[in-house]
Amino acid sequence: MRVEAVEGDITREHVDVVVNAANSSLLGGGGVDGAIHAAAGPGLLAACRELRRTTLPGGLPVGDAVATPAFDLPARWVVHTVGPNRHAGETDPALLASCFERSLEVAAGLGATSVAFPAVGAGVYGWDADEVARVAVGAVRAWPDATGTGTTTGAAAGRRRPACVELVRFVLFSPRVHDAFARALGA
Ligand code: AR6
Repeated sequence: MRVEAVEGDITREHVDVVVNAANSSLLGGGGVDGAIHAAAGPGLLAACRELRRTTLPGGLPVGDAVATPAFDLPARWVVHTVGPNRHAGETDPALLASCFERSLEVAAGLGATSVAFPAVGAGVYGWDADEVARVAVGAVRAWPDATGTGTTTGAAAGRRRPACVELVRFVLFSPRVHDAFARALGA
């Protein structure tokens, strides 16, 4: 699996999956969530409302992920994840790591080969960009599929298809956050 960091706007990425840094309501917000909904068009909000009505009446838990189509984005799917909100006392890095792991699991389940991530948690939710970068790069590199074997053990076994994610691209909105990810990738 190739893992890289670029500076840019994630809504312009031609990848299979664009990951959204959403909130538990899945009904939109500011930051990258607002940008993704604006670029995807009203179909995305309708799909999120349908998820809430059917499978997620209580909302999406912190650290979990769920997919919708990408509508007017150049991607095929949006995988929505919810980072821990430091301002609400959610300071466990394992929850942040879970966002990246679960998003990859959902992407792999869709058969996606390329996934673009924003710096989940590094905006409204108050995480330091260096810590997000360290956690994100660690989670992606440790993710079972990253070895290309597609093997896994424990509770996740059987939920995943054989290895298929070939590219993970972190798409960062500012030079400062991009530099944090570049450092983490070089470490
Ligand atoms: N492309 C890539 N990255 C972006 C873009 C973009 N178009 N726009 C912003 N970012 P945030 P969070 C960066 O606040 O911290 C929302 O209201 C941004 O500069 O979007 O997980 C949700 O609804 C920052 O580095 O996500 C939630 O309520 C990174 O994306 C809450 O914010 C993440 O910042 C989630 O907060």
